Amino acid sequence: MEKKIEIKKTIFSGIQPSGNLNIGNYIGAISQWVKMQEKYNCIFSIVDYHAITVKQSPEELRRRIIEVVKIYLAAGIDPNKSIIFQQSAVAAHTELAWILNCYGARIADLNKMTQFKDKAGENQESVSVGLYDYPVLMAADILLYNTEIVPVGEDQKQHVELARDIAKRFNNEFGETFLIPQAVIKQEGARIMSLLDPKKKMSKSDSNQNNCIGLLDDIEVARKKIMRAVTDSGSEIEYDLEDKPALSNLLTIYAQLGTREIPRLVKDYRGKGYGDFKKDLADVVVKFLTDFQKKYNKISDDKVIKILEAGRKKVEKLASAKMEKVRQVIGVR
Ligand code: AQP
Repeated sequence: MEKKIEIKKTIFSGIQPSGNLNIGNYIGAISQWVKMQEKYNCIFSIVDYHAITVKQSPEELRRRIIEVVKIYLAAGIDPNKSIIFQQSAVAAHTELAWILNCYGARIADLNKMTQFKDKAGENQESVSVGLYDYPVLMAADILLYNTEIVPVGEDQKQHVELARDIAKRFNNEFGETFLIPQAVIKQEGARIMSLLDPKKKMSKSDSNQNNCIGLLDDIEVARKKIMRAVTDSGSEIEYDLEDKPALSNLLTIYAQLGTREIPRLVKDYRGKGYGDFKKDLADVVVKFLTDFQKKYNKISDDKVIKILEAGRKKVEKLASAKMEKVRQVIGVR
């Protein structure tokens, strides 16, 4: 009988080593990557050239690159199933970004990017050109590997849409060169909000880390952060994004890190107050972090360096083949 060869789709995603990775990054991104490893060819990057779009201390950056790999591994990314590599180790990313800057990317599109507006704030004239061009480098990351699926949190959806537009424009001009990728956003937990301001998303580079539960936070500090998290008026435990945004966010965290879904939690906490709820949520978070950190602490720097080198070798081959084609179609070869 003829053996059926199954061609797996490729997924690509990455995280910047730009701060303390938090449960938002875990719930919105890494936890869904872990589940996708069986079904897809997975490539996960530490996007360090994205991180330098805002100022980084060189020592901290070097340390965080290793830290992010350990976090991937502790979360369950298996280097025997998925490729893990450092973006700056593969020059094709910045080379393709330059070509896409010239063919495909338009100023009018970049002007619409909400993440740029959020990050630049009032200082749009004085931030780096890199911060403005960030989505084009991200498009290059994705398009280099014939990526079909990009699993990200909701904040990155607009950037994946831009990558699609860039790929389509390039293909129209030079013929089929890139696959058109698609963002996959988790239904629940795609946007974990800040603990002290539920209108703002939890961000690893937030200057007030009381807004976030870091994956490497001291356990007792994490417990206190949950106990101090803001709640809404009223006393009922309800999921209502309009009227109870803070509580809804806490319910999402509870469901994502624990074992009960939101409707079940709402039922179980009927008649109980915010105090009881937060105490139990703190226990769930503490248990999650304790297990996570136990795994994290067992991973050596040496192991990380070997994994990154093996990953680099694998993606280098794929990236060079794509770049050769791109250089040819645009006429520099
Ligand atoms: N609050 C969040 N809820 C759910 N998912 C989130 N992600 C980020 N914040 C949340 C997802 O995690 C990945 C991290 O991507 P990134 O490192 O490129 O940066 P980001 O999206 O800008 O994330 P941060 O934490 O806000 O980093 P900083 O502060 O450095 O800018 C992405 O998949 C993102 O969607």
